[in-house]
Amino acid sequence: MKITNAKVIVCSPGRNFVTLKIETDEGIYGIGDATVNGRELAVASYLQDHLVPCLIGRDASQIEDIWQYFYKGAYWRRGPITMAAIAAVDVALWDIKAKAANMPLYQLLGGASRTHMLTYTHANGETIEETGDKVAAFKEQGWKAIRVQSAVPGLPVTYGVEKVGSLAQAEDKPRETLWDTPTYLRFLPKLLDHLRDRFGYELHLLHDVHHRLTPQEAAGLAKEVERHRLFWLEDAVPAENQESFRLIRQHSTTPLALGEVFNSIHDCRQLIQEQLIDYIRTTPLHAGGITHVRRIADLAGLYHIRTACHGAADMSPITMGAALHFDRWVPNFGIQEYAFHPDEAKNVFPHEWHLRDGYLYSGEKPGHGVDIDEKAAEKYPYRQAYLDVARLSDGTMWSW
Ligand code: KDG
Ligand code: MG
Repeated sequence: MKITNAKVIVCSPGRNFVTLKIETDEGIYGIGDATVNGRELAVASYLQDHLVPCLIGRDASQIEDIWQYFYKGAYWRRGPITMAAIAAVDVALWDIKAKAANMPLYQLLGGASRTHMLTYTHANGETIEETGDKVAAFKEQGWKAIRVQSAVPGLPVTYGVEKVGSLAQAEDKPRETLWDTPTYLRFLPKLLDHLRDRFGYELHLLHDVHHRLTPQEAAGLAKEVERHRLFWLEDAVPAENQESFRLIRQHSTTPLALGEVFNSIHDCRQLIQEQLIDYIRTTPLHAGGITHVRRIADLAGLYHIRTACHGAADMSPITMGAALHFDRWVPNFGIQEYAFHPDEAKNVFPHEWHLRDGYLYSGEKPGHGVDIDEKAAEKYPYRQAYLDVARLSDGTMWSW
């Protein structure tokens, strides 16, 4: 089956998405997501200018060889742009292979290890009470696991608390926000005290630190919140230096998750082999597609580390479809994140996956079960948008 055409579609149905559609001489096509939030056009160009010309004429069934060709053949390996572009090709080719086999994608990976996926969503409140009310509403809807973020009094903007699932910051420059670690560290245990008092311990609670702490601060926090028995504490420290996690581990038994920004197995190899984390958050988008995420998961499985695919709304419904087929198969599955796409995105990307009672279901259609309505996509042209940046009160740049 020959690849006859590949096109890059950039659209903004509520937020920006980059999609690759690969067509074949047998009339079967597949789609993959290449979105890198805040850097969309870089990955669109990487695909359009560099990968698409090399794809035409190749055998669409050679997924592994095409992956290796683009990875090893780039010479400058890895990095978020390269790996997201390779991921889009990879996921589109898995979609094609599964459609050609007339099977849902998870069957090609080895079949289902489970019927449905434990999923968490986000309760974000302006106050502790409001966060609690949102948790109560999700619990009522059947959710079993909820990430909790609350505005930190004294900080004008707090990560995670603004409008979820939308292009919140459509601007020509990143918005600058203020960060203060001591204020946050004093506040977080109060939020968790409130939630455990109100909901008890059966509900899974998660929290995302979003890379703001030093290893020493993170170790102290992880130790202090042991009493709240979190499902996990996420991205406690920026993990360019994987050894940072040794310090946290030495002081606490709070489960740790990270990896949404990782793009290769080498970013997490030490964390996995030293058992410094409990959940690995790499997705079939930013970490090189199903072909590469599968390798990470297999390595993680050897060390009792479970998967937890990143599922923020800044990845298109295609990535959610691919992740759910991967989750359906992966033996060491932990949990899946889901942050609700805007309605416009659901119309542009019709999909078979669905949510029920706090669990996601992959669906059984051949392929990954997600399509793109190109006519609908045309109605939503790209809009320049950035993620925030953070500074301390003296102006020092901080991790966002
Ligand atoms: O683009 C950045 C988001 O994907 C990220 O802020 C979301 O941390 C996130 C999460 O855990 O979903
Ligand atoms: Mg996160």
